[in-house]
Amino acid sequence: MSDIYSPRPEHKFTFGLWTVGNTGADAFGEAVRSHLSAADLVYLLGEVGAYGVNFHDNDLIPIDATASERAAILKAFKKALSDTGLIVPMATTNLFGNPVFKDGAFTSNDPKVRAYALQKTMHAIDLGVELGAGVYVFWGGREGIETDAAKDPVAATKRFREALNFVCEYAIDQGYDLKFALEAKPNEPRGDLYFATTGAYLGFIETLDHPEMVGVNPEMAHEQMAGLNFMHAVAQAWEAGKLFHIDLNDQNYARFDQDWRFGAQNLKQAFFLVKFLEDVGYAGSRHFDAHAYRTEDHEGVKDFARGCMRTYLILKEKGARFNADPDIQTLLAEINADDGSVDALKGAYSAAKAAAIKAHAFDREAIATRGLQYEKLDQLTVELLLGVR
Ligand code: GLT
Ligand code: MN
Ligand code: MN
Repeated sequence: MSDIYSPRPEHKFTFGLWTVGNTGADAFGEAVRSHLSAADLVYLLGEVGAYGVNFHDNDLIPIDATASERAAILKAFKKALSDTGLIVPMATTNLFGNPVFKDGAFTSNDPKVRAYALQKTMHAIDLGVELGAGVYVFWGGREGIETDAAKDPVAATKRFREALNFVCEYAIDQGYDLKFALEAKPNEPRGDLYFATTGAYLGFIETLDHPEMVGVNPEMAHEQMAGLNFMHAVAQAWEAGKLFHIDLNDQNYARFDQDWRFGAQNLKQAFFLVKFLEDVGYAGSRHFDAHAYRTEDHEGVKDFARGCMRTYLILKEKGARFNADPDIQTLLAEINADDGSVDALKGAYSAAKAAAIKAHAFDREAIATRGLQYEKLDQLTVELLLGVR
């Protein structure tokens, strides 16, 4: 049965093969769900109403596949895409799973590893573009350290820059219409990862040869692991024109990378995030980089995927309610009221304006004693979210 919270293609909900394909294996236990082929996962995503599917090179083609195995997998995958109507908006490289990357890929101390990482990435870019990807993600899962005795962080930064510049030139040379999106994480699987936050990447991007080709892919749980407000990271990326992609999920703060169903834990933060994306008109994929609880079978995986999308759409509707709620909007208008008395003091610097600001007589006490009514506003928000207004 479909209702207003049912996913439609225009919502741009996507999942990685590694998300619905997650078998539940963790550091302490074995797989609890059987492995499904890439084609089977596309049919599963078609059944739950997703719009797109993303992959790492080796989610689709195993690292040691023969040419004929590769051809058979690709044929089945392409058939599943055309049977379901799903598209591939994003692709990425697995530069973390194989032992060769145990000390990083682009930041490895070993030049052979760095060159191999470039080779693997160029092949993976070719594969992604062949299947239609317009965004290419880099998550540097092993780009970090356990001990700072081992690696020079300045050298690591320079190596990472050289690699990014290389792949940008490669994409230009091939005539690919491709953008790159960098995904930060503070730690796990390394003790510390370089470029720990989205903000760190936003600074780094401006040092590249082609900054216009490179943006970010912020992940909710990754900023939460660092104790940060995810929506603020997303807002800074958006304001800089760098929000090329987004990984939605959830988790408890200050824990390991839990990658839970969107909205499973921090509903109020999820609400402000969805409201932000919808209010500004973010037009990219809403990618759920999460997986089902380890307790689930394949039906539970579908429940997980449906839940991510449904919660997003419920929160989107709550955002529209917030924007239309007369009490909330009246309060916001009062909070933001401006009597125009300091209009002459606003705006860009001029020597005259600096002098006028220095000379102005501010009634500091009157300004400071005004109550801002944020308690009332927040309670109205909570009541709206709890469904009583
Ligand atoms: C891995 C990681 C994710 C990244 C994926 C892309 S792989 O699952 O935990 O956050 O987005 O490389
Ligand atoms: Mn994660
Ligand atoms: Mn992610």
